[in-house]
Amino acid sequence: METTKFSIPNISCGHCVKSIQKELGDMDGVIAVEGDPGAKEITVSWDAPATEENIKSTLKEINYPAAG
Ligand SMILES: [Cu+2]
Repeated sequence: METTKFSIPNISCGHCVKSIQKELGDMDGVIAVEGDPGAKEITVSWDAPATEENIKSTLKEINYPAAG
């Protein structure tokens, strides 16, 4: 299992974190999504078939693109 932290500038409140948790949670291979609205960060635990790239593209699609 991999754990990756993403910085998401568009996070403004706990609702944003909840939306991200719901959308990423629907992806095959995503195990857990923790979010910190104050730090504007999410931490994703994932395994194949998820990849860091497809997590990033989902974040972009739902308008919470990862920084960097
Ligand atoms: Cu919000």
